[in-house]
Amino acid sequence: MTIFMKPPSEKISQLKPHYAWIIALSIMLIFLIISGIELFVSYNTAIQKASEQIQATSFLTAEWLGTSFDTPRYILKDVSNEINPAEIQYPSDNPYQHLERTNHIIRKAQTNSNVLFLGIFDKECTITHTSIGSNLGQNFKDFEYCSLVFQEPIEVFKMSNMFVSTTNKMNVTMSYPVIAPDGEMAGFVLAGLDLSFFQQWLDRLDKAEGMVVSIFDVNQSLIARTPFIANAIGNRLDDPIFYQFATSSDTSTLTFRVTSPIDGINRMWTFRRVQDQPFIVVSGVSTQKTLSAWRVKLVVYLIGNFLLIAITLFAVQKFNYSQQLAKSMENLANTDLLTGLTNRRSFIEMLQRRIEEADRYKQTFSIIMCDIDHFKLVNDSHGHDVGDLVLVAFAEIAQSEMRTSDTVARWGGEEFIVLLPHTNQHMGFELGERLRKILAETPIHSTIRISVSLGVSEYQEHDNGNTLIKRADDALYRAKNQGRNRTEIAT
Ligand code: GH3
Ligand code: MG
Ligand code: MG
Repeated sequence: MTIFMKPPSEKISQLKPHYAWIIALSIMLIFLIISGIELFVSYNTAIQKASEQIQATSFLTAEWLGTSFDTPRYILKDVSNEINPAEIQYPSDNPYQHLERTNHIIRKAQTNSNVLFLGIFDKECTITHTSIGSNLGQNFKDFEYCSLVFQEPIEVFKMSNMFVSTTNKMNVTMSYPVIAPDGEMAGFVLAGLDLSFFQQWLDRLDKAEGMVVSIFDVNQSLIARTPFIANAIGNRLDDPIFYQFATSSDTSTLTFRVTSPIDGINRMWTFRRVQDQPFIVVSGVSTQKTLSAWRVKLVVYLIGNFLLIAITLFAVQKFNYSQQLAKSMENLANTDLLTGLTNRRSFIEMLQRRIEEADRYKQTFSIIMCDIDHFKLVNDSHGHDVGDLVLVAFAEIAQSEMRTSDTVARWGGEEFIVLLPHTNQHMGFELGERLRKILAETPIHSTIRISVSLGVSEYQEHDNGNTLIKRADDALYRAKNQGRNRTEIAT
C-alpha cells in the first residue's frame, strides 16, 4: 500500500517496464531460437535430400554401366569358346578356315553397335583374325591391353583404360583369353568398344533440375556428361579429391561439396566407382538450386523476425508509456497538487479499507484531525503565496514526524487528517502532541511560526468513516475552543 502520495514516483514506473522488457525479450529470444532451429533443420534436410538424389542417380548410372558391357562379354566368350586354339596363327595354314573364322567374328561384331573392332590375337599379341580387314599379322605387344591379358588372374574379362582412337572416338578394349586343352593360354579375343553410347545414355537420363552426371575413366578423363559440354569431353579433371578417389581402390562412393572446375558452379558431388570397370560416375547438384527454397525461407524468417522484433519493441514501449501514463493519472487523481499529500478522495478510500480490515481482524486504529490556527492571519500578513509555502512546509513536517505506516492527507484548506494504523487514541494523542510541540517550538517558514489544534479519535465497533471523522472533528473543535495549540481526544 502506498503510504505517502508524492508526485508520480520513479520507482513504480520503472519496475513495470523492467518486467515488460524481460517478457518481450524472452518472446523474441524464443522466436529467434525456434526460427534458428527450423532453419538449421530445413537446411540439413535440403542438403540431405539433394545428397540422396545424387547418390541415387550415380548408383543407377553405375549399375547401368555395369551391365552395359554384358553383350560384348557374351560375344568375347562365344568367340573364345568356339575357336580351336590351333587356329590362332598367322599366316594360317588353312586359308578356308581362316576366312570362315574371320566371317564369324565379323558377324559377331555386327550384333552389337558398340563393338567397333573384334580380333583374335596369338599369345605373342600378333593379330591373327580381325573384323575390320586390316592390321593382320601386326604385333601389338607394346599396347596396354596386351600386357593386361597376361596378368593374373588370366581367365577373366580385362578392360583397358580409355583411349582416343585414330577416328577420334573414345574407346576401351575388352579381352578374354583362349585357353588350350593343356591349360596354357593360346591367345585372346579382343573387342574395341565405342564409348559414345555413354553420352547417348546420359542424354536420355531422367535427372532432376540442376543436376550434373558425368562418367570419367580412372585416369580422370571425362567420357560423357549431361548437360553435354562438347569441349569438356576427353579433358582430364585435375582435382586432388577426385585423384585420391580414382587412385584408391577401397572407396566405392564419396559425397562432398566443391565448385566444379568445368563450369565454375558450386555443387554437392558424389563419386561412385563402377564395379570391375575402369569408370567412375560423378553426379552433382547445384548448391544454389538445392538451397533456393531454403534461401527464400531464410529471407522470410529474417524479415519475419525483424518485424516481430520491431513490433515487440514498439508494443513494449507503447505498453510502458501507457502504464506510466495510467500510473501518473492515478497518482494525480489521488494527490493533492499543492502539498503532494494524499488528497481527501483517496484518504476516504483508504479509511474505508482500514475500517473493513479493522472489522475483519479486530484491529484498532486512530485518526488525527488537524487545523492550522489563525491561518487566515498568515495569508493576510504575508500573502497567499507565502501561505501556500507554509502549507507545503507543514505537509513535509507532518509527514516526517509521523511513522512510515501513517498516512497524512490534506483534508481541505489548512486542514489535514492523519490515519494511524494499529494505534489507539492515547498513542494517537502522543503523536499529535509531538507534531504540535515541534511546530510550536520552531518557525515553519522563514520567521513564520504556526500552531495547530488537533482532535484524535479511535475507531470503535460500528463506526463508519463519517462517525469516526465527526468525533475527531468535535475533538478538534474543542481544542480550538479551549484556546488552540492543543490536542484533544474524542469523547
Ligand atoms: P482558526 O484558527 O479558527 O482555524 O482560524 P483560521 O484563520 O485558520 O481559519 P479560517 O477558516 O477562518 O481561515 C482559513 C484560511 O485558510 C482561509 C483561507 O484563505 C486559507 N486557505 C485555505 N486554503 C488555502 C490555500 O490553499 N492557500 C492559502 N494560502 N490559504 C488557504
Ligand atoms: Mg479551518
Ligand atoms: Mg485554521
